[in-house]
Amino acid sequence: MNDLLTPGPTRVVGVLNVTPDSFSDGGRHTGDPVARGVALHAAGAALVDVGGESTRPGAARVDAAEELRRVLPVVEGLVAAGVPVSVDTMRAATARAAVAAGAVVVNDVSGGLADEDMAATVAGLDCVYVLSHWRGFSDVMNSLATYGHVVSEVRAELSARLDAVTSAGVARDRVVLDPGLGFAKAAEHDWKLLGDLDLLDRFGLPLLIGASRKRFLGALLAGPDGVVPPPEARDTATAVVTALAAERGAWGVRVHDVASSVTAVRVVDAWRGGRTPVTSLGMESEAS
Ligand code: PMM
Repeated sequence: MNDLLTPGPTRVVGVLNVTPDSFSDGGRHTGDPVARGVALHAAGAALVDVGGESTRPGAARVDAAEELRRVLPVVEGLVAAGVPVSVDTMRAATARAAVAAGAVVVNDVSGGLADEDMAATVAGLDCVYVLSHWRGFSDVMNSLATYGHVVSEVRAELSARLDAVTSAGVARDRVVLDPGLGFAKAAEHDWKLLGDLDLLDRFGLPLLIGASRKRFLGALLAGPDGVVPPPEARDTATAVVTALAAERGAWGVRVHDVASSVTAVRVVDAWRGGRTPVTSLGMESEAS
């Protein structure tokens, strides 16, 4: 995991949901998940994020044994193929088993709230921990999307979780923060968080953005007839979010369509590379 957090271009994290009911790929990829993960890596994903529990709004929980049964063989297969793996789980036991099998990132959308053993477990593992903003499980999260000032509340709640996990022994410099777009958030909240990403940056920790194919993009792209495009039709919008997040220095983006986000990151990098340093522009002489 050593070079995972070193400064560099925005990492593209490829989504590999091994669920029959995932929000945005409808479980279409359950056939050969290892091959699909290898393809995501070949397309430029720095990490492949393997999840066995749907977090689609309204989804019921999957039991722990079933989650492990779905996830572990895929983690093992990808690690054997040389693919860097992240495990998307809210369960400490699944995180422990996946890291033992070679996963290098524990991606916990609940920020340690869903399983009281998660923080202490991660503290004992050699891995990066993605800590997301979260308020409750999928069956109730939409009813928890109430905020006065969403950005300050998300910041405060992330800060409290960061304190909790570091108190449990997780090193701060192993934590990546995530605003948890769509988790207990309406579209307007997601946009406000993206618009004020700089405020989350003040933690001085890497940021991961998971906007890919989400409802707020569907709502944005709805036609005059109100018809919301299906998740796969939101990849261009997702890639634009990737570009904007990369321009603001996000550590990573979690996406389904890896190729378009890899392209977006490359464009941002080239654009930045074209900038002339202010000191070379003769600004002082112009001002005098
Ligand atoms: N979103 C989903 C699942 N896991 N992990 C992180 N860190 N951030 C996210 O925004 C996130 C996540 C839900 O999306 P999916 O059902 O399309 O995978």
